[in-house]
Amino acid sequence: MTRHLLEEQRAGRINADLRLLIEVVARACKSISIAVGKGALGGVLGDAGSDGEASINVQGEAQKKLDVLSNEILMEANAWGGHLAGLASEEMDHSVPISDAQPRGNYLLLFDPLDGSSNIDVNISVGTIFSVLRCPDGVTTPGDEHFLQPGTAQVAAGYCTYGPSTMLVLTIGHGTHAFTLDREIGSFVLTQRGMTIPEETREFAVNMSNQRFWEAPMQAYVGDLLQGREGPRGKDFNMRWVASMVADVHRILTRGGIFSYPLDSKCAAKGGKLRLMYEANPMSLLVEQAGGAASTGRQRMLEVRPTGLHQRVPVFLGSRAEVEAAVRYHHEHDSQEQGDG
Ligand code: FBP
Repeated sequence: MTRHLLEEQRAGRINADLRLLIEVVARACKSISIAVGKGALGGVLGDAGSDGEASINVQGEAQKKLDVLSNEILMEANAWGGHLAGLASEEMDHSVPISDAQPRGNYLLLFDPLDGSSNIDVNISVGTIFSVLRCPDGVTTPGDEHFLQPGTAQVAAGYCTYGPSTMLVLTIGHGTHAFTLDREIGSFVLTQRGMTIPEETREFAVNMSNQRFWEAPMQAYVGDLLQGREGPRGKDFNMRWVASMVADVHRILTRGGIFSYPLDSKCAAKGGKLRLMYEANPMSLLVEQAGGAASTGRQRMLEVRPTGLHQRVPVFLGSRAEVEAAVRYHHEHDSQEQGDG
């Protein structure tokens, strides 16, 4: 990966500061991979908190020990590098400016330190997701408001998945590339240059147990998928759901598919389940750079104007033709509603 990024720099596609920032994040992911890999032997499984009191994060979720540890590893690794002006984490209420005791840089880093929390203790793939923005000119001590930039403003995005192998998937706006951690030499090695998502797919990923809570267009969309070749879609679809977004998206970047976490009556008040800044935006940039599409069901994800650091959104991403099909069901339903209105 070091050589790949250096070649990108020589080609003028990335500057030294952003290259070194990505190297720092990758190094932190190596440490997290070691901690996750130790599992029970490392005493890192189970809930954080003490005296039987769960530790609850800003999302209102009980934190896992590995959530807290991964967050600390990323905070510590990025505190002194000199590439950042501030950081924001899914696990922390507010963003944190780099202390003025440390050199500051021009970038803002956002991350979900450990995605797939429900799978941490059961040895299923989890991961770290990150997104990089520019710090607005003239701002030396950034606040939450300076992070509220649309996904199109990302200068880099990636995730590291901790599974059978540890892989870091990255884009700096020139394609999406995958690097596998060679544990013997301790380096990420380029193993897939220019990942490309097939236009069409027969594979969908959604938590079906939420079906009764879905909106009408989502009910219709999945209802037609499930009818297979006898139905209006004219082909059979298979389903996969790992419940770790990093693992589901990695499968889609590797062989296609559609991932969705739609709006449902359980999460409607929050605007959705998944977080725009830490999950939807970085994954959407990676998917678009691999030829796929990403939407809220009604709008291109990367054009959503953020209103809050922990904002949640409905998510549809993956094979372009299938995402467009899902969006069509929503648009047809909405225009009918307006027509009837
Ligand atoms: P966190 O684990 O970071 O909170 O992420 C949310 C997430 O676990 C996604 O990774 C995954 O796609 C989804 O929630 C699973 O949701 P559900 O538990 O409803 O299947």
